[in-house]
Amino acid sequence: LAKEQQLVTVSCAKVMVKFPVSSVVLADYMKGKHKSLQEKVFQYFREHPELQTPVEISKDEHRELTMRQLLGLVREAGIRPLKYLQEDPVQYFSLSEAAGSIDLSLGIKLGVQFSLWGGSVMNLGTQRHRDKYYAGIDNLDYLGCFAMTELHHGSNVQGIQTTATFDVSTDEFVINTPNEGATKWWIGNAAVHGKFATVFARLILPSEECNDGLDMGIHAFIVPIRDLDSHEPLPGVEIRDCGYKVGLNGVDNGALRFHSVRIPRENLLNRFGDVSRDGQYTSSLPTINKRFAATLGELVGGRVGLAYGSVGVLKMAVTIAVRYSLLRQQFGPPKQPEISILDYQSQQQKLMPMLASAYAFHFATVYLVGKYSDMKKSQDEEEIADVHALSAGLKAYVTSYTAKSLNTCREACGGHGYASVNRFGILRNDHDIFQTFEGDNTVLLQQVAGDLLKQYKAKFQGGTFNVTWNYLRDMMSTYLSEANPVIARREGEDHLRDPKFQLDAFRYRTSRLLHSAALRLRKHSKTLGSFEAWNRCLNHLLILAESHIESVILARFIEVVNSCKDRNARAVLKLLCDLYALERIWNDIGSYRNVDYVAPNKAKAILRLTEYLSFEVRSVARELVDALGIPDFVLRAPIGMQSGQYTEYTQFVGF
Ligand code: HXD
Repeated sequence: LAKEQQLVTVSCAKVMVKFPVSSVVLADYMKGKHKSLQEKVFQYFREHPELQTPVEISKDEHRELTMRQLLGLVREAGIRPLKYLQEDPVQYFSLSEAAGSIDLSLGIKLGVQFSLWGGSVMNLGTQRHRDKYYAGIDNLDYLGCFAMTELHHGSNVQGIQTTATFDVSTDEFVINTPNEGATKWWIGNAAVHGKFATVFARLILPSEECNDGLDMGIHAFIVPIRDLDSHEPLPGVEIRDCGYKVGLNGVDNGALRFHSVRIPRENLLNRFGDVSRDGQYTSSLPTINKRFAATLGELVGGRVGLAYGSVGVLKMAVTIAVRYSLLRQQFGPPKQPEISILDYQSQQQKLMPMLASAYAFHFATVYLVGKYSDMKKSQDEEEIADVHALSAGLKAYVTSYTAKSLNTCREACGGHGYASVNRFGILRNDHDIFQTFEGDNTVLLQQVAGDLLKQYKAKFQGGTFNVTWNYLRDMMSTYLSEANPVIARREGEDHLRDPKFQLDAFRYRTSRLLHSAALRLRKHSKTLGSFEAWNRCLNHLLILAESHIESVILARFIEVVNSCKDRNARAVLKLLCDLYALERIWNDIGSYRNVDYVAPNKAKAILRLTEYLSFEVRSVARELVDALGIPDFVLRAPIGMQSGQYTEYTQFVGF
């Protein structure tokens, strides 16, 4: 009750400074060593206003501008994406976030060129490929594509139908698109700029037993698609344009069909499987499935980048929405000045947990990028599996959250949020596909669920959990022990803000979902078979995966709070962390209530405290968005400028 009174009495007043936090200290803590490279990118664009993407731009102009932006970064600003990707991935991802803040089309074009095309050559090929292609990829002479997806097969990569048949008489592979459905589709860089493509195809070897040859499974091949000098499509390569998209129109997605295109044998990216001059297949990996997993496993960098980049978008959106909500005054007590819309509880509820989430996701994806970087060095199998599941889960969870938040921000900023110049529409359209490409979110969450179940099963057979999953080790004994009726009723602020209570609650939920999913799957498999049983439990499995990812994010956030040395910054981070945790618990309060993990009085206390913490975060909202560190000329939304002035807005729309 005391809290409620406090809320009522101060809700309209100027808020007291309870958290004297410096946004500079906070920004430093957030960015760490990423800062200088991002500043270099920003500096380049600050000096080149002609490279700024305008709000109104045609598809063709946008494609050319994005290309010029990328060329400028690499050839004028001296940015070396491929070098960073190979030698210091942490730098690479921070570069990609900065490029994406300039224009998401630029971030994705950069990703296609370096993560996908460059990454496939470097990681799936061997030294001869690196020797031949590194310089051209690095300096953008060799612009390239990543041709995996087909018209009829996206997520089901094993179903793709393009073939690469070895012709022993000429020592070549013959690349073929056997039917319309096997046309490579959505291929970035294909419609206009690409010279090469990494083409994923079934490797077919001639065989005496079988007329159609032996299908060795999916392999990757370097296929030149345009002449290096004339830029004309090469013989047998048919290129079409995928046309105008909902967003990301600066990226030239195209379709590719191959009509018996011949490439030398050495163009097979042969790290995981090779073909000798006389047509013999060799591989260090014993089965098609293992080779396939190893091949796709090398591509996890794309997901890591998308998770990280999506947080960048969330930061921009929440910055604009918070600044506008501080600026905009609307209604107020009788005969008194109007109040900021951020002083309304409803606006706080929309934006403050989102601000807390932006911080939570920032730390979680920084952690992921660090793990990815370590994994690249160690090549440790356990670490590889861990990064794989974590990147799938974070990519899915964060991009879905950001996509929803972009809508919420637009709505929270009323009519002005609808002006294109204020960015929400552009960001929403550009970011929307993050939920689908590089692994559809619904498919990725199933991989996380599958991984959890695998480890759960292994546990009963005496196995151990991966590092990130470690908490599940204690699951049976701690989290699933009967919900404690005394704890279920505890509602004091100290208790609700105790990280132990919060983590226990998250982990209890995950453990329960995991345990019950395993039981249900076992039961249904007996009658339906495993495929149908999985489908019968699908929604349950998706929630399980999300719940697990939420736990991982919270655990990371708690660690970050504890290791922050600056007392004021730590207090604010703790506030954000508590808000993140309690809002998530409240979002699924029904599940906690159903099993009496939380009694009615406690549920109510969680809601009240969530509202109160949102109110407290509001008092430092300006500092918190400033600390996200996005310069005005990058943000470019007149309603979201750091100065908090409207004036520029009217100029922008031509008054
Ligand atoms: C971020 C890298 C550093 C991620 C790039 C992912 C781009 C995916 C696009 C792809 O699915 C379709 C295309 O354009 O080739």
